[in-house]
Parts: sequence; C-alpha cells; structure tokens
Amino acid sequence: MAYRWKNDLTRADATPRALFASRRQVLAGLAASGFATPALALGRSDANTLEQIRSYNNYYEFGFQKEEPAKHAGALVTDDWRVEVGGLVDNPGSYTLEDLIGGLTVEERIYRLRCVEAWSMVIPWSGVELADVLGRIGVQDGARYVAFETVLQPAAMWNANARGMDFPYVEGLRLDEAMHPLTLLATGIYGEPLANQNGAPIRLVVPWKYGFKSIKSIVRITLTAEQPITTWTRIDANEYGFYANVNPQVDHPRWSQATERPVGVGLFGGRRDTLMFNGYDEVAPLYAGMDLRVDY
Ligand SMILES: Nc1nc2c(c(=O)[nH]1)N[C@H]1C(S)=C(S)[C@@H](COP(=O)(O)O)O[C@H]1N2
Ligand SMILES: [Mo]
Repeated sequence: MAYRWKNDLTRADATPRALFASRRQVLAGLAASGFATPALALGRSDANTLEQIRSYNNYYEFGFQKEEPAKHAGALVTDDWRVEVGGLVDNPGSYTLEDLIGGLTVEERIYRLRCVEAWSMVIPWSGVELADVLGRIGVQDGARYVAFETVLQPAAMWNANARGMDFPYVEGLRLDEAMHPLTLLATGIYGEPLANQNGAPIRLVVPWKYGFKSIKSIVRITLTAEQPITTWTRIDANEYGFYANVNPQVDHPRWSQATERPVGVGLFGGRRDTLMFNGYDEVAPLYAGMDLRVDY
C-alpha cells in the first residue's frame, strides 16, 4: 500500500506549528491503517552491493575521482562526534549523536540515489526521520529552512583546498522538505555503520533530489528564516539549483537528465529512464504552484 501525504505537510508557507500538527495527524492515520511504503518500493534484492556502495563515491573533500573517497576517507576522525544545533530552535547546543538521535526509531529505507551526473545506485539506508530530530530540537516560529554543514578536517581532507570550491560543504532544505517523512538522517547502510566515504557518522538522505543535496558527515544544523547558501549554487547557480529535484525534463546545461546509468549493472545493463522526483511521486504537492523549470 502506497501512502500519499496530502495535507499541510506540503505547504511551503506553513508554520512549524502547522507542519508538526499535520505530521501528528498523518502518523495517527498510519498507525490506524497499519503500514506504509514509499511510492517507489525497492527491496534489498534491487540494491547495489555494499562493495559497490563503498567504492564508487562523491566526497570531494577526499578527491574528485570516484575511487578516491574509499582510499582516503579512513583518515577522517569520527570519535566523539558533535553536532552544533542552532538558529531558530528551542534547544540549541552541542549534541552528541546519542543526544541527537538516541531513542528515535531507526528504519531501513531502500532508496534510489540519483546523482546530478546521471548515474544512480540503490542503497539500503538505516536512519531516523529528520522530522523526529527537528521535533527534538524544537523548531521555532519563523523558521522556514534547515541549513547543514559537513565537518572540515584539513589534515584528512587533502582536497579541501581544491580550486573553485569552498569548504566546509554546506547544503539546505526548505522546512517542509526537511519535515517530509522520506527525508532521513542516515547512520548506516545494510545495517552496518556508515563507512567514512559514505558520510560517517551521520548524513542527510533526500531521495527525490539530486545526490549533492544529501550532505555527508554533518556537524552543524541551523534553522533559518532565509534560504541558506549551498556549496553547489555558490559554484554555479545556473547549473545547480537550490531545489535540485530530480527532473528528466530539465536538462543540466551540459548534459541531458532524461536517462541515467545504473552503477554496477554490467556492460549490457544499459541506461534507464530517469523518473520525475526520482520516482518519489508523493513529494509532488510540496511544489504545487511552482515552475520547476525556474526553480530547478
Ligand atoms: N560533504 C559532502 N557531501 C556530499 C558530497 C561531497 O562531495 N561532500 N557529494 C554529494 C554527491 S554529488 C553525491 S552523488 C552523494 C554521494 O553519496 P555516496 O558516495 O554515499 O553514494 O553525496 C553527496 N554529499
Ligand atoms: Mo552527485
């Protein structure tokens, strides 16, 4: 049974109060109806292997080549991890991982990851819904966006001074996107803790958006009134938009987004058609009234 979230969760201008109230309604409905699965139902048998997921990565702080993060990310220090929570929140502070997500429901979610470079993988994440974390930190009235920042460890991140990029890597979501039940803070893959190259110890996963939105190794979460700056819009806003929803009808200026290459299907696997919102149709109401050619 596929769920549909048609309610105030999908209103871009909704206040934090309204978003949390409608979320409670939805959760009550789900409890009554039994269970729910995303519109795009994938199983572990559809997923890439752990070996593939850990060896073909984008984590530019560790190099631009796909095999470089696996080679170099071992140097990342993830002990005693802290996430600084601030901005328009009731409970700002320096959170341990236990403070941030301890006691929340950890779920396995098998999502397709569609990179803006036109390849894709299927990854069995484990993680918590970002909305649960936002509930814990207390979103204040006036907050409309969530900004995220990746750790910066120059000793380990040999490529963090790469020309044309400006680290730490930063990303952001509109509050209703952040509150959507598909949006995860992931801590594992195939039930194992995240490998450093996949964004240990905690990273964002937003399956209907291009992969660059799913920021790794998060050390800062800030609730803001204004749309935050993001690494890729700063590099080239004409090529990489803030929304970055997967959209086969809006091409990247330098290549088509109509199809994608599934990683690891072998020589004869061929390309597949890219789906609107990467197949996660239930998010469409988030963008009602928006022109996704303008807000790409
Ligand atoms: N900090 C940081 N986060 C990042 C990136 C990065 O370079 N640095 N790359 C992004 C891109 S372009 C993609 S496609 C995904 C890849 O995630 P994976 O390597 O775990 O498959 O991570 C995203 N998160
Ligand atoms: Mo990507």
